[in-house]
Amino acid sequence: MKRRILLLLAAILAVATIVIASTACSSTTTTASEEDAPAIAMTVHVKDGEFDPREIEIEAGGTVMWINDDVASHDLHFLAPKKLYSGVVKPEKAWIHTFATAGTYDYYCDFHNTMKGVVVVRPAP
Ligand SMILES: [Cu+2]
Repeated sequence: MKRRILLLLAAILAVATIVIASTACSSTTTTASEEDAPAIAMTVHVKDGEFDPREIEIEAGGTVMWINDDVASHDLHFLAPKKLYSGVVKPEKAWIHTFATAGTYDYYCDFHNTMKGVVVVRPAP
């Protein structure tokens, strides 16, 4: 009787391990690892409810990647010079955008009103 319970426990443990392992695998897949992704000029980490660095500067045509290292979902809502929205960026996911036109792009997170950032895009030389 005791042996049967032990075998049952072992089986449950094995299934649980497989489930955890497969979950870990799928969650590490981000847009950033795709082969046809453009070269990243700048990376911004989203962590502890902040965009880090908060202000970045790139040249026109440059691509920025935001990586959500936080436990919460965030988004990027741009105000100027044109409306641009990332959609919801879940934990361990990334969002990439190429800025073709020079300008100052202010953005914030819809979920956390203290989270703000700015992308300054200089004209290409
Ligand atoms: Cu947020």
